[in-house]
Amino acid sequence: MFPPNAPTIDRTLFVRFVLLLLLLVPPLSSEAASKNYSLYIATGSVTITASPVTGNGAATIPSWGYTDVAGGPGKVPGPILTAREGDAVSVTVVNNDSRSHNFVVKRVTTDTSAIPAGGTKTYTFTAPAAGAYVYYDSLAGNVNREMGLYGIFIVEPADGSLSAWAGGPAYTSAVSWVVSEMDKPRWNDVASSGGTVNTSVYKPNYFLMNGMNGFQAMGDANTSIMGRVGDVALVRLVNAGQYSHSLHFHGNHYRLIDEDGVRLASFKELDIVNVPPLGTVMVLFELNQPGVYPMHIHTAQMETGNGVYLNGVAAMIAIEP
Ligand SMILES: [Cu+2]
Repeated sequence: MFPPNAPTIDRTLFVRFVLLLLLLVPPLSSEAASKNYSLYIATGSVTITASPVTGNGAATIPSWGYTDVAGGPGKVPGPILTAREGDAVSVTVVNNDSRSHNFVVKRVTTDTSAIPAGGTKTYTFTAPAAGAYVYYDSLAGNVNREMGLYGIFIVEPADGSLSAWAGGPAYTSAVSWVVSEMDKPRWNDVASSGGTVNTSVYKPNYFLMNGMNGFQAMGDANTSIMGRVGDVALVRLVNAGQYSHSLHFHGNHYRLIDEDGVRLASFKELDIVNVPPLGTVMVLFELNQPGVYPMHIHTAQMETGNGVYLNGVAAMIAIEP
């Protein structure tokens, strides 16, 4: 702290000066801020693209979703919400649909009451521990969620560091994955046309990665894990579906570091992770071997879009030397 040979400096004055500086300069990035979001609930659709090999499998699935565009169609999944730990978060939800809806952040908010058609409600809460959270519409016995009303809420450490949590494992890049499924004939087609879904029968025929079919997701830069050997990717993953999703990585093992907000004391090294419905995980993927690899779901049926292969839950991993 002291200049080693500075006899001309009055040491007491020097200490006072340093203390004054410390008082005047607050820590740069750990101040709690406020994050304000507006979400609009509206009808929309999910576009499934055809297989580039056979040209088969294109479809349009009627959906409902949250969007940050006033007057726009609902998005599946809804916008990525982010905050830093301790931030004051405010989410104003405007229901532009003709049915009742709500907005619940699992493990964070408790108000499950309905926002009537045309209604607006503001939810305020403090951003919880750094991690991945799922938000969704909990009404109508899973129908509203199945139709596409869900998204991911990401909480970063208060200090703004590129780490899963303050003092936790560091990363060089991060991706978020929202996985889900849709039963188009029995749920989406019925609910969107005003019918009553028989919720005792759920046989999804589309399986989505960030709202996309596999051919789309594998070409999506925001969904792909990309980097160089030595990089570490953090994947924040939420399962908004009603099936468990078992995700299998090629090329490198990864470490499971957090399950449903429980930080693991010793990280598990795996090549497959099973995420139950409304479950969340964080995994660290170390980029060790150059090449291009798939991440795909380990259940054969869920690798398809209405029977077309590799049009289900998938992502691309591209590692440069
Ligand atoms: Cu495989």
